[in-house]
Amino acid sequence: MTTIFGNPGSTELPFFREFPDDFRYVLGLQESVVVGMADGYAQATGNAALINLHSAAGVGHAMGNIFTAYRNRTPLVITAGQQARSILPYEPFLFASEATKLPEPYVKWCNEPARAEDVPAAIARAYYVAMQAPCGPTFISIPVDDWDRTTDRVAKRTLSHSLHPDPGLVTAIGERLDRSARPAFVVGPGVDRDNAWDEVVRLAERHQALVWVSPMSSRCSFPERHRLFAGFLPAIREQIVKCLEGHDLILALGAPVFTYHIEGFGPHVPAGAELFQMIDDASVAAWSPTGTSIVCSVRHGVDALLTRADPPDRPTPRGRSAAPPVSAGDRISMPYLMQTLADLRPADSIIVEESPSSRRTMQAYLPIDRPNSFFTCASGGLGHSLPAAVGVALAKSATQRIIGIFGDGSAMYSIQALWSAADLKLPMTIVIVNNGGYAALSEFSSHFNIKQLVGTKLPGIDFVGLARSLGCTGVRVECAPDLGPALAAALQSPVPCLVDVAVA
Ligand SMILES: Cc1ncc(C[n+]2csc(CCOP(=O)(O)OP(=O)(O)O)c2C)c(N)n1
Repeated sequence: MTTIFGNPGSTELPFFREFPDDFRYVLGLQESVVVGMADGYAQATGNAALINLHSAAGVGHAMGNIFTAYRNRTPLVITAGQQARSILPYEPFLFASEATKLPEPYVKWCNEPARAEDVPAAIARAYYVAMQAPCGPTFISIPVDDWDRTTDRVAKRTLSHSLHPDPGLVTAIGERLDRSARPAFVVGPGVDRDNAWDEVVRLAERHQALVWVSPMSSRCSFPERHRLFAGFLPAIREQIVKCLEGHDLILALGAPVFTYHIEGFGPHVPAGAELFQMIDDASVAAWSPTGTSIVCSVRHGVDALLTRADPPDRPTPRGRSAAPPVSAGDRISMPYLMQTLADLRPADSIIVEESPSSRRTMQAYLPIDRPNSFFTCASGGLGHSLPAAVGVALAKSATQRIIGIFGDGSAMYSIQALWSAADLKLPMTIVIVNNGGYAALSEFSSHFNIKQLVGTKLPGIDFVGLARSLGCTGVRVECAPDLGPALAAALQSPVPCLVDVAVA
């Protein structure tokens, strides 16, 4: 870890003394931006990212995105400054009274070492824990005077993280899959995280299994134009059962069973269907309400299933049909925006999204068909994906175009990330889906039978002005004929370029 994402204060300054030449410091102007950028960077590089925050106040600002990193299973090593040990009894300015308790529920391990001499080993341990499956954030509180103490060097070590499946259970699933009349797979973010994309495609093709995406998946784990791709499961129990009806076997790969958004009742899977789950997260496996779970890396689990002989022939089921093309019209409709982006974007571009009410339209009109090319937040906590896009761009923009798609509401939770994008001179394209409010909440209000919503309109935000003031370029588009040229130019921009799209 040689890139440090941070926002410094007095208790972190000694950290910069003799700052090594082979490290770089990436400044975020608010701590949720710092953690969001580190999350995107860690996911894009496949390695833990290092963070430095300012005492309790900085960790407090960061908590929303620490929660999201925990749900995203993103490996992060978060350090935070603490006041000097000798004045801790006197409740000094900018200290943290319960430094490790503050982030505790949403980090895998947290520690304030008892002695300065123990800090390096604690950072090493935090790294290994963050990288062990399921990955996640870890936290170390470091008193300010510790940086000036002499310690022993921490030995370089090798740790194996591979989780192999139980062979007996692989045989049981394999035999059951071979006997199944109509299998379905449910793929979650664990497939993409484990680089098991090609193996899952091969397994689905071999078994003629329809493939659904698990509710609220934060990554894309199956090519969305594949003939076996069935679509996206909603986060509602009854509707999931309906989607999966007719299947006698459901194999969930790298997916919780299931992530719900609203209360539901009745069975979790259709009557007569048997559920199997392969997941690297023992605690998620433990709360699955039904079926057989194998705790393993998805890659190893699927590899093991692929070593079996071919199953008997089955008829090919029909996946989802492509969405019908839409025409331009005058004002810009959401389908037209997504369709235009799909037409213009480079094939190997990466999408980072946080635009709640347009997600379904995006899923229909902007299919993703490559691994490691879609990121969103698993937690539902807004304010993650704009800085995460900057982190992904920091890792990948030398070879791939990063395109952010953010609702006007979502973008405002961590808009300072635009400054970091400009400061880092990242060639990226930021699309604001601007409907002037919190549309997702209006849609949701019918569920709770609320006629009139308050606090959901956001008129008058000048996104182009905001972008320019933070060092980016920007353009606003209000009519459909202007959309294509504006997006085409933004997709070529050598610096971060924001396109504020007024959608109908
Ligand atoms: C941190 C946080 N605060 C509040 C919410 C509740 N919330 C869910 S969707 C939404 C609206 C987001 O607005 P926008 O990004 O413009 O997307 P739209 O709903 O208009 O599609 C809000 C406020 C949340 N999910 N996370």
